[in-house]
Amino acid sequence: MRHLALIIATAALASGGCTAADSDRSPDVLGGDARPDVRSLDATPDTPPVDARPDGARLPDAAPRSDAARPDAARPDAAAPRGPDHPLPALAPPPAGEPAPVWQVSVVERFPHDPRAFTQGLLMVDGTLYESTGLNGQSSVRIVDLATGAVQRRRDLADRYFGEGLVAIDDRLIQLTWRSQVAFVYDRATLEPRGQHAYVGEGWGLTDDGRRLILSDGTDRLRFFDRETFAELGAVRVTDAGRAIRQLNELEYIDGEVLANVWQTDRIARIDPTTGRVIGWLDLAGLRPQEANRQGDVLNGIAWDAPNQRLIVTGKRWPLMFAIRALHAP
Ligand SMILES: [Ca+2]
Repeated sequence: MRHLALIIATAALASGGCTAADSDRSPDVLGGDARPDVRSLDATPDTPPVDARPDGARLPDAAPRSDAARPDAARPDAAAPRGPDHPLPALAPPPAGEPAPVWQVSVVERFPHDPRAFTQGLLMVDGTLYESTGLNGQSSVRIVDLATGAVQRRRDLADRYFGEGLVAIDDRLIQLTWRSQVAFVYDRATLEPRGQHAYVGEGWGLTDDGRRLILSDGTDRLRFFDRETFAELGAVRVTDAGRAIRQLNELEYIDGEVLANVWQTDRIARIDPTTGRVIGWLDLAGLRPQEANRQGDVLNGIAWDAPNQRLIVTGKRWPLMFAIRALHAP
């Protein structure tokens, strides 16, 4: 097992969560409404949502939906204590008005990752890795073997859709689309379509706190949705020392906090979803593989492997995934 300590400055975040590396990545090209490789975008989800994969053999149906079928324990009251040995030790909010501290991280383990996967959603349930990929014509939902990176099952979206955040609710997966304002529902075991939901606005990241879905849309908001109906329940604005943290991207709920990639940065925000305050940052600037040098190949994708207490991260078209841990309090 390789253990690579990343020496990262612990200075408090001063502006935007950006690093020197980001200044080289032409944010004017990627920013605002111009994500790369965007072709047709359509806000009327009136065509079949997905193209069936012809070689997709059907697996037995998943267990009926119930709390007992969710041993991933995403429920807040199921959280185990998080001591210093936890990959993400518990962290108190910083004093009022003070910016959240930046934590160093270390790499615990490396795993292969499909370098063609433009990762937009990542999560683990019961040891199985699920991934959503983006770009029009390349979007998919996948079941992936973490150890080998092999794509075990895959369903492609129609070219008009740009896949985004992904979450598991019992025996279903829900996948956002960037601007089509439709979320697709799949059988978690077979990836067979199980319906869809409409929502307003853009879809970026998606996670679940055991009671509600939590959605990011590229702004500084985390929006809350009903898990069954997709009705919008409210929102909270994310700030650090009063400064709005925008372009919140892929999300992961872990024991009472929300981890969020911040698009085009090498940082993950640890957010208290009840207040919107950033309580800490993880700086992953040292993780970007040399191969991930194309425009848009940014850090994105956070999964919590609850049974094994592993925090898995990757990036868009990165050849590697990493299990990481926060090293220590600054
Ligand atoms: Ca995630």
